[in-house]
Amino acid sequence: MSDFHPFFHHDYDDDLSVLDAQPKLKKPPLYRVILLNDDFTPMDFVIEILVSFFGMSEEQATAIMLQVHTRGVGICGTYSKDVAETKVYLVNSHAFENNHPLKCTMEEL
Ligand code: TYC
Repeated sequence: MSDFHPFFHHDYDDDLSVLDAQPKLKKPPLYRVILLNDDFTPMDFVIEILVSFFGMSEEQATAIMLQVHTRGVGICGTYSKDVAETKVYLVNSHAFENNHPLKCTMEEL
């Protein structure tokens, strides 16, 4: 069925002609997962989150934590929508369960 073509229309002369199919696949959007600063969450707790949920080394995690601390926000990583949503949910749940106000969010690239 290699030359099967799904889109047809009738010409006024009642011939059958073939329309080119439009490409219909788009690349799925990507999302940045963002960590927000606050005045209360301990620095070590933030570093542990970056290591355990985002696979960073201690050095990477410390650099990102300090960036969030000094600039207010920092990027944890870029993911598909469902992976980003899951990371945001896991980080916010973990912070809440440990009574820290740390917040994580996401934004489309
Ligand atoms: N500002 C916090 C403190 O001084 C540290 C911190 C860093 C909190 C990053 C949240 O996302 C954050 N203990």
